[in-house]
Amino acid sequence: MYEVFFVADEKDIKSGNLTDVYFKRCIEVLKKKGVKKHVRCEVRASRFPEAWNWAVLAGIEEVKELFKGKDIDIESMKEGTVFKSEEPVMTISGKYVDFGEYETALLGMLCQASGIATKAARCRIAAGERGIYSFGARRMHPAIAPMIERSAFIGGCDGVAVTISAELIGEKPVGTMPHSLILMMDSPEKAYEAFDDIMPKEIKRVALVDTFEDEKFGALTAAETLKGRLFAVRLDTPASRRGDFLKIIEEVRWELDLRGFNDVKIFVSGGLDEYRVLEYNPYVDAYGIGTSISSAPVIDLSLDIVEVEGESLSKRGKMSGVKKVYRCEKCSNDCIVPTKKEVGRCECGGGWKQLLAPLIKKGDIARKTESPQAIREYVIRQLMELELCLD
Ligand code: PCP
Repeated sequence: MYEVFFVADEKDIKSGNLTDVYFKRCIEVLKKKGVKKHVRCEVRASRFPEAWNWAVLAGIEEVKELFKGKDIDIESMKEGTVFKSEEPVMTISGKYVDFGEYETALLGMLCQASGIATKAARCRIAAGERGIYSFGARRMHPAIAPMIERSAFIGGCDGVAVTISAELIGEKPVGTMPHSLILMMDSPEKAYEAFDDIMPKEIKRVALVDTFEDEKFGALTAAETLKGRLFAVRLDTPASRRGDFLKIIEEVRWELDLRGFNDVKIFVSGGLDEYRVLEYNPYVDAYGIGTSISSAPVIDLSLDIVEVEGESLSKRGKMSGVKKVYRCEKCSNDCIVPTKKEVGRCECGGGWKQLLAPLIKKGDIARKTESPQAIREYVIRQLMELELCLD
């Protein structure tokens, strides 16, 4: 249990101690009544937040560690798989008393990570080839920053800001300069020169230009101070001063180009989401996106029993029986069928690919760990192949 910060540690989570008490009571009753029934359960979302009509599955690596060594079988979609509502993303088979208490931790790992990965993927679609960076760890509890930023990265962000998160995913942390540097160094010019003087060459010189003066004059000050060493200017204009922000960014672009600083890129941060990104794309080269990704709405995944002792059985509102989820390799249509039902070919003539595959067999890991980079590529490939859109 926690020492100083109100966070559960890995031992609590792994031991099933982090659970809603009614699961503990249920298991106690079943064990004392000798009920050791074999069940099959499925994890799926019946609807998505906002206007989302697809989501990205994340959190599978942690779930693998959670159930490693437990006498159960798990099948799941690969981490990073784009899925639709009603599609089972995971099935768990075993004696209910052996895993019932883990529902809280299991869903917590999948619901939040998948929400963050999906929001990042939506920003990825909106930004096209432009850079998007996860700058939102400061809006959430630091204990989960690595999970947040790993999910943002596999969802499609090009980089993350927090040192430990970058270490976890095997990337270099990304950042520019904070307003505090400008405030500490008496003037923007002195701050830019000090940054340029101290920072190793591989650190891109991105000058923050909205601390004291109008952005266009701030951008020119930065360009004239660092000349060819300036990679980009960052606009993090406070909301009270944003007005027609697209117009301000356009003006910065115009004034830089007019004076030959055509190579200086424009980086924007503060209050961004996929819709703001779409709006600012005409003049922006990269985005720092914080709150909207790190505090993304969760994907409301639930775990439901669909079979007891081999008999299809589920509560009202849930389709009983174990299912398979297929995706057509030609037209990317999906279909959900009862597990025993044979599927021919898709009406488009394409063959079907199964999306659920073994993850854990009798407690043994049945799937190799993929790098965050490989999962991210898999996500971006699907965003293109499935021609996913934002609404
Ligand atoms: C914040 C910081 C983050 C931005 C905003 C995330 O700027 O730079 O990148 O914003 P969001 O959560 O609204 O998306 P400040 O804290 O204003 O400034 P500084 O860069 O000086 O830390």
